[in-house]
Amino acid sequence: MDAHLEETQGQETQIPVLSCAEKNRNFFQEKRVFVVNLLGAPGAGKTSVLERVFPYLADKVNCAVILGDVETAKDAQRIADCNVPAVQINSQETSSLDGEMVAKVLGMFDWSEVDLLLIENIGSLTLTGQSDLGEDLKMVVISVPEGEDRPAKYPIVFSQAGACIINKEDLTPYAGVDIARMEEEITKINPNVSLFVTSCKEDLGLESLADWLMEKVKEKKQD
Ligand SMILES: Nc1nc2c(ncn2[C@@H]2O[C@H](COP(=O)(O)OP(=O)(O)O)[C@@H](O)[C@H]2O)c(=O)[nH]1
Ligand SMILES: [Mg+2]
Repeated sequence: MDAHLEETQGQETQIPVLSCAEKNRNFFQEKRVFVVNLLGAPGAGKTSVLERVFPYLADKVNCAVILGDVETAKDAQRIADCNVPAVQINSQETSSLDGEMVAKVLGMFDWSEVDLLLIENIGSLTLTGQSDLGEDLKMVVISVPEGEDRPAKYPIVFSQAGACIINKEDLTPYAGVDIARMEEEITKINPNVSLFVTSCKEDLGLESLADWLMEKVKEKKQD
C-alpha cells in the first residue's frame, strides 16, 4: 500500500494520511501565507539577506521568520531586532529542519498578521536540498567566496531551488570569482531558477529581491 494511504477498517475507501509537510502546506494555503525555505551553507549570508530585505518590505508585506540552527537563538535575536516576529528552532543532532519541527512552532505566530513566512534552514548544502517543510519555494543563498564550482558539487539543492541568491558581490575583487560563470553553473543545473546578485554590505540587489517576493505574496493571496 502507498505509504501515504491507510485503509479504514471495514471500509473500502482509502483515506490519505498527510505528512507533516503536507499538513503545513495545507495550513499555509488556508492562511494564504507564502512560505520560503531558505537554504545555503553556514555563513553564506542567509540571516543578513533577511535583515537587509525587510526595510524594502516594511509597510507592504507582514513577515515572520523561523530560524534553524544547531544551537543558540542568536539569529532569532537578529531578526527580532528588525521588529519582525521570529522563532528559533535548535536542531542539536539533526542537520536539517523537517516538517514536524516547523509544525511544532506554528502556534507561536499570529497568522492574521503574516503574509510571508521565511524559514531559514540549518546551514548546509546537502540534506536541506530534500527537506520539505510545506514551503511554496526553496531559495538558496550562495556567497561569492564559495567559488564557481560550488553548484556543480552540490547540485541537488540548486536543482530544487525556485530562486537563488548570489550574495557578497562586494567580495568579488578579493575572491577572484567570476559571477557570470557562477550564474552559468547554476542555470546549467536549473534553467528555470530566478537569480539575484546581492551585497548586504553595499545594499545591492535587495530591492529587486523584495519586489519579486512581494509579487509572490500577491499571487498567493489570489490563489
Ligand atoms: N562582505 C560581505 N559580508 C557579508 C555579506 N552578507 C553577509 N556577510 C557577512 O557574512 C557573515 C555570515 O552572515 P550570516 O548572515 O550570519 O550568514 P548565515 O549563516 O548564512 O545566516 C557575517 O559576518 C556577515 O556580516 C555581504 O554581502 N558582503
Ligand atoms: Mg543565519
